[in-house]
Amino acid sequence: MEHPGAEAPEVQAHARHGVAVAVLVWAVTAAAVVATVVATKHWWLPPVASTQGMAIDRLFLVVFSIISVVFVLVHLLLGFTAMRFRQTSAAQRAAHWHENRRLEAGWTIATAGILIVLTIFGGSLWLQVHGSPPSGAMTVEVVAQQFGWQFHYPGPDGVLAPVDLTRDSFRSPLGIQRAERGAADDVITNELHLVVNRPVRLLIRSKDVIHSFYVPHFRFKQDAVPGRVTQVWFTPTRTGTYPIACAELCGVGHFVMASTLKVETPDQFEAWMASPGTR
Ligand SMILES: [Cu+2]
Repeated sequence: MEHPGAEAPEVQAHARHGVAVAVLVWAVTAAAVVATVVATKHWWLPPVASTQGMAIDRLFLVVFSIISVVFVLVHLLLGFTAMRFRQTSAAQRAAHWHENRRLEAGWTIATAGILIVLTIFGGSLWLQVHGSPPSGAMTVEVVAQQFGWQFHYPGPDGVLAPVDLTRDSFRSPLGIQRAERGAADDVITNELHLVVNRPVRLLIRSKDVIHSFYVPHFRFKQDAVPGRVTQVWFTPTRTGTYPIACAELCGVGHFVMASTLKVETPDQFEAWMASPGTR
Protein backbone atom coordinates (compact mmCIF):
# COMPACT_ATOMS: atom_id res chain seq x y z
CA MET A 1 0.00 0.00 0.00
CA GLU A 2 1.36 3.38 -1.02
CA HIS A 3 1.17 6.29 1.35
CA PRO A 4 -1.10 8.95 -0.24
CA GLY A 5 1.30 11.87 0.40
CA ALA A 6 4.55 10.29 -0.82
CA GLU A 7 4.98 9.83 -4.58
CA ALA A 8 7.26 7.32 -6.27
CA PRO A 9 10.89 8.47 -6.71
CA GLU A 10 10.58 8.83 -10.52
CA VAL A 11 7.52 11.08 -10.12
CA GLN A 12 9.47 13.25 -7.68
CA ALA A 13 12.32 13.37 -10.23
CA HIS A 14 9.86 14.48 -12.98
CA ALA A 15 8.58 17.22 -10.70
CA ARG A 16 12.12 18.44 -10.01
CA HIS A 17 12.96 18.35 -13.75
CA GLY A 18 9.93 20.50 -14.54
CA VAL A 19 11.10 23.17 -12.10
CA ALA A 20 14.71 22.94 -13.37
CA VAL A 21 13.61 23.37 -17.02
CA ALA A 22 11.48 26.40 -16.09
CA VAL A 23 14.33 28.03 -14.16
CA LEU A 24 16.78 27.31 -17.02
CA VAL A 25 14.46 28.81 -19.69
CA TRP A 26 13.86 31.94 -17.60
CA ALA A 27 17.58 32.32 -16.83
CA VAL A 28 18.49 32.07 -20.54
CA THR A 29 15.75 34.60 -21.39
CA ALA A 30 17.03 37.04 -18.74
CA ALA A 31 20.63 36.56 -20.00
CA ALA A 32 19.49 37.27 -23.59
CA VAL A 33 17.77 40.50 -22.50
CA VAL A 34 20.82 41.65 -20.51
CA ALA A 35 23.19 40.73 -23.39
CA THR A 36 21.02 42.72 -25.84
CA VAL A 37 20.97 45.79 -23.59
CA VAL A 38 24.79 45.60 -23.19
CA ALA A 39 25.21 45.13 -26.97
CA THR A 40 23.12 48.24 -27.71
CA LYS A 41 25.58 50.26 -25.57
CA HIS A 42 28.82 48.87 -27.06
CA TRP A 43 28.47 47.09 -30.40
CA TRP A 44 25.44 48.64 -32.06
CA LEU A 45 25.18 50.24 -35.50
CA PRO A 46 27.51 53.19 -36.22
CA PRO A 47 25.99 56.71 -35.89
CA VAL A 48 23.47 57.30 -38.68
CA ALA A 49 24.38 59.94 -41.30
CA SER A 50 21.51 60.16 -43.82
CA THR A 51 17.78 60.93 -43.75
CA GLN A 52 16.91 57.53 -45.23
CA GLY A 53 19.21 55.91 -42.67
CA MET A 54 17.14 57.55 -39.91
CA ALA A 55 13.91 56.19 -41.41
CA ILE A 56 15.50 52.73 -41.69
CA ASP A 57 16.65 52.94 -38.05
CA ARG A 58 13.11 53.85 -36.94
CA LEU A 59 11.69 50.86 -38.81
CA PHE A 60 14.44 48.62 -37.43
CA LEU A 61 13.59 49.79 -33.89
CA VAL A 62 9.89 48.98 -34.42
CA VAL A 63 10.68 45.49 -35.79
CA PHE A 64 13.24 44.84 -33.07
CA SER A 65 10.85 45.95 -30.31
CA ILE A 66 8.07 43.67 -31.57
CA ILE A 67 10.50 40.73 -31.87
CA SER A 68 11.86 41.39 -28.35
CA VAL A 69 8.42 41.49 -26.74
CA VAL A 70 7.35 38.29 -28.54
CA PHE A 71 10.65 36.57 -27.64
CA VAL A 72 10.29 37.37 -23.92
CA LEU A 73 6.58 36.47 -23.76
CA VAL A 74 7.06 33.15 -25.59
CA HIS A 75 9.92 32.11 -23.29
CA LEU A 76 8.13 33.18 -20.10
CA LEU A 77 5.21 31.04 -21.27
CA LEU A 78 7.52 28.14 -22.16
CA GLY A 79 9.03 28.15 -18.65
CA PHE A 80 5.59 28.52 -17.08
CA THR A 81 4.31 25.51 -19.07
CA ALA A 82 7.24 23.33 -17.96
CA MET A 83 6.61 24.35 -14.34
CA ARG A 84 2.81 24.31 -14.22
CA PHE A 85 2.26 21.08 -16.14
CA ARG A 86 5.10 19.00 -14.70
CA GLN A 87 4.18 15.56 -13.36
CA THR A 88 3.46 15.75 -9.63
CA SER A 89 1.56 12.50 -9.06
CA ALA A 90 1.63 9.01 -10.57
CA ALA A 91 -2.07 9.31 -11.38
CA GLN A 92 -1.45 12.20 -13.84
CA ARG A 93 -1.69 11.39 -17.51
CA ALA A 94 -0.82 13.62 -20.44
CA ALA A 95 -3.89 15.15 -22.09
CA HIS A 96 -4.32 14.83 -25.86
CA TRP A 97 -6.65 16.76 -28.09
CA HIS A 98 -6.82 17.08 -31.82
CA GLU A 99 -7.10 20.81 -32.49
CA ASN A 100 -8.12 24.15 -31.11
CA ARG A 101 -9.44 26.17 -34.01
CA ARG A 102 -9.92 29.38 -32.05
CA LEU A 103 -6.36 29.37 -30.73
CA GLU A 104 -4.85 28.46 -34.10
CA ALA A 105 -6.89 31.08 -35.98
CA GLY A 106 -6.00 33.64 -33.29
CA TRP A 107 -2.23 33.27 -33.48
CA THR A 108 -2.23 32.91 -37.28
CA ILE A 109 -4.30 36.08 -37.85
CA ALA A 110 -2.40 38.11 -35.21
CA THR A 111 1.00 37.12 -36.68
CA ALA A 112 -0.19 37.75 -40.25
CA GLY A 113 -1.56 41.16 -39.20
CA ILE A 114 1.77 42.21 -37.66
CA LEU A 115 3.72 40.98 -40.71
CA ILE A 116 1.40 42.75 -43.18
CA VAL A 117 1.78 46.08 -41.33
CA LEU A 118 5.59 45.67 -41.22
CA THR A 119 5.65 44.74 -44.93
CA ILE A 120 3.69 47.90 -45.79
CA PHE A 121 6.11 50.09 -43.78
CA GLY A 122 9.19 48.34 -45.19
CA GLY A 123 7.86 48.31 -48.77
CA SER A 124 7.00 52.02 -48.75
CA LEU A 125 10.47 52.90 -47.44
CA TRP A 126 12.06 50.66 -50.10
CA LEU A 127 9.94 52.38 -52.79
CA GLN A 128 11.00 55.79 -51.48
CA VAL A 129 14.73 54.95 -51.59
CA HIS A 130 14.42 53.42 -55.08
CA GLY A 131 11.95 56.01 -56.42
CA SER A 132 12.63 59.34 -58.12
CA PRO A 133 14.87 61.75 -56.26
CA PRO A 134 13.79 65.36 -55.62
CA SER A 135 14.78 67.89 -58.28
CA GLY A 136 18.20 69.36 -57.65
CA ALA A 137 19.65 66.02 -56.64
CA MET A 138 23.16 65.43 -57.90
CA THR A 139 23.87 62.28 -59.88
CA VAL A 140 26.90 60.04 -59.43
CA GLU A 141 27.51 56.78 -61.21
CA VAL A 142 29.01 54.01 -59.04
CA VAL A 143 30.89 51.32 -60.96
CA ALA A 144 32.04 48.17 -59.19
CA GLN A 145 34.71 45.83 -60.46
CA GLN A 146 37.02 43.18 -59.02
CA PHE A 147 38.27 44.70 -56.67
CA GLY A 148 37.52 48.38 -56.38
CA TRP A 149 35.05 51.19 -56.96
CA GLN A 150 34.91 54.01 -59.50
CA PHE A 151 32.71 57.09 -59.21
CA HIS A 152 31.64 58.99 -62.31
CA TYR A 153 30.60 62.64 -61.90
CA PRO A 154 28.94 64.74 -64.63
CA GLY A 155 31.31 67.68 -64.11
CA PRO A 156 30.34 71.39 -64.17
CA ASP A 157 27.91 71.04 -67.12
CA GLY A 158 25.75 68.61 -65.10
CA VAL A 159 25.52 66.23 -68.07
CA LEU A 160 26.54 62.65 -67.34
CA ALA A 161 28.14 61.22 -70.49
CA PRO A 162 26.88 57.77 -71.45
CA VAL A 163 28.85 54.88 -69.99
CA ASP A 164 29.50 51.88 -72.24
CA LEU A 165 31.23 49.16 -70.25
CA THR A 166 31.77 47.05 -73.38
CA ARG A 167 34.18 49.77 -74.59
CA ASP A 168 35.91 50.24 -71.22
CA SER A 169 39.67 50.66 -71.69
CA PHE A 170 42.67 52.49 -70.29
CA ARG A 171 42.25 55.26 -72.88
CA SER A 172 38.51 55.62 -72.42
CA PRO A 173 37.64 54.68 -68.84
CA LEU A 174 34.10 53.30 -68.47
CA GLY A 175 33.89 53.45 -72.28
CA ILE A 176 33.12 57.17 -72.18
CA GLN A 177 33.84 58.74 -75.57
CA ARG A 178 35.29 62.18 -74.83
CA ALA A 179 33.91 63.59 -78.08
CA GLU A 180 30.35 62.91 -76.99
CA ARG A 181 28.09 65.65 -75.69
CA GLY A 182 28.84 66.55 -72.07
CA ALA A 183 31.73 64.09 -71.83
CA ALA A 184 34.68 66.48 -71.89
CA ASP A 185 34.31 67.64 -68.29
CA ASP A 186 33.20 64.33 -66.72
CA VAL A 187 35.24 63.19 -63.74
CA ILE A 188 36.07 59.64 -62.65
CA THR A 189 37.44 59.13 -59.14
CA ASN A 190 38.21 56.36 -56.68
CA GLU A 191 36.68 58.17 -53.72
CA LEU A 192 33.07 59.22 -53.34
CA HIS A 193 32.54 62.83 -52.26
CA LEU A 194 29.05 64.15 -51.54
CA VAL A 195 27.58 67.45 -50.36
CA VAL A 196 25.92 67.57 -46.96
CA ASN A 197 22.10 67.99 -47.06
CA ARG A 198 22.06 67.69 -50.86
CA PRO A 199 20.11 64.69 -52.16
CA VAL A 200 22.18 62.39 -54.35
CA ARG A 201 21.06 59.90 -56.96
CA LEU A 202 23.37 56.93 -57.41
CA LEU A 203 23.38 54.82 -60.55
CA ILE A 204 24.98 51.54 -59.53
CA ARG A 205 26.63 49.25 -62.09
CA SER A 206 29.10 46.38 -62.19
CA LYS A 207 31.76 45.57 -64.78
CA ASP A 208 32.12 41.87 -64.00
CA VAL A 209 30.35 39.97 -61.21
CA ILE A 210 27.76 40.86 -58.57
CA HIS A 211 29.07 43.24 -55.92
CA SER A 212 27.21 45.13 -53.23
CA PHE A 213 27.68 48.82 -52.46
CA TYR A 214 27.55 49.12 -48.68
CA VAL A 215 27.71 52.26 -46.51
CA PRO A 216 27.01 51.24 -42.89
CA HIS A 217 26.57 54.85 -41.66
CA PHE A 218 23.82 55.35 -44.26
CA ARG A 219 22.23 51.94 -43.51
CA PHE A 220 22.59 51.45 -47.20
CA LYS A 221 23.42 48.24 -49.07
CA GLN A 222 22.61 47.70 -52.73
CA ASP A 223 23.75 44.99 -55.12
CA ALA A 224 25.68 46.04 -58.22
CA VAL A 225 24.52 43.64 -60.93
CA PRO A 226 26.33 43.29 -64.29
CA GLY A 227 24.16 44.43 -67.20
CA ARG A 228 21.82 46.40 -64.97
CA VAL A 229 21.69 49.97 -63.63
CA THR A 230 20.19 50.27 -60.15
CA GLN A 231 19.01 53.70 -59.07
CA VAL A 232 18.78 54.80 -55.45
CA TRP A 233 18.82 58.16 -53.76
CA PHE A 234 19.43 59.53 -50.27
CA THR A 235 20.47 62.69 -48.46
CA PRO A 236 23.64 62.81 -46.34
CA THR A 237 23.02 64.74 -43.11
CA ARG A 238 26.44 64.94 -41.45
CA THR A 239 29.84 65.91 -42.79
CA GLY A 240 32.55 63.34 -42.17
CA THR A 241 34.45 60.40 -43.58
CA TYR A 242 32.69 57.05 -43.84
CA PRO A 243 33.83 53.63 -45.04
CA ILE A 244 32.42 52.00 -48.18
CA ALA A 245 32.63 48.22 -48.41
CA CYS A 246 31.65 45.50 -50.84
CA ALA A 247 29.03 43.35 -49.13
CA GLU A 248 28.85 40.55 -51.70
CA LEU A 249 31.54 37.87 -51.82
CA CYS A 250 32.96 38.63 -55.28
CA GLY A 251 36.31 36.84 -55.52
CA VAL A 252 39.70 36.46 -53.82
CA GLY A 253 40.13 40.22 -53.38
CA HIS A 254 36.65 40.81 -51.93
CA PHE A 255 38.09 41.79 -48.55
CA VAL A 256 40.13 44.68 -50.01
CA MET A 257 37.23 46.03 -52.08
CA ALA A 258 36.76 49.17 -50.02
CA SER A 259 36.63 52.90 -50.58
CA THR A 260 35.92 56.09 -48.69
CA LEU A 261 32.91 58.36 -48.69
CA LYS A 262 33.48 61.99 -47.72
CA VAL A 263 30.48 64.19 -46.95
CA GLU A 264 31.54 67.82 -47.30
CA THR A 265 30.25 71.38 -47.32
CA PRO A 266 29.49 72.78 -50.82
CA ASP A 267 32.74 74.82 -50.76
CA GLN A 268 34.88 71.81 -49.80
CA PHE A 269 33.18 69.76 -52.50
CA GLU A 270 33.78 72.39 -55.21
CA ALA A 271 37.43 72.69 -54.16
CA TRP A 272 37.86 68.92 -54.37
CA MET A 273 36.17 68.81 -57.80
CA ALA A 274 38.51 71.52 -59.09
CA SER A 275 41.68 70.05 -57.55
CA PRO A 276 44.34 68.69 -59.95
CA GLY A 277 44.14 65.19 -58.42
CA THR A 278 40.47 64.94 -59.39
CA ARG A 279 40.65 66.51 -62.84
CU1 LIG B 1 32.93 43.13 -54.64
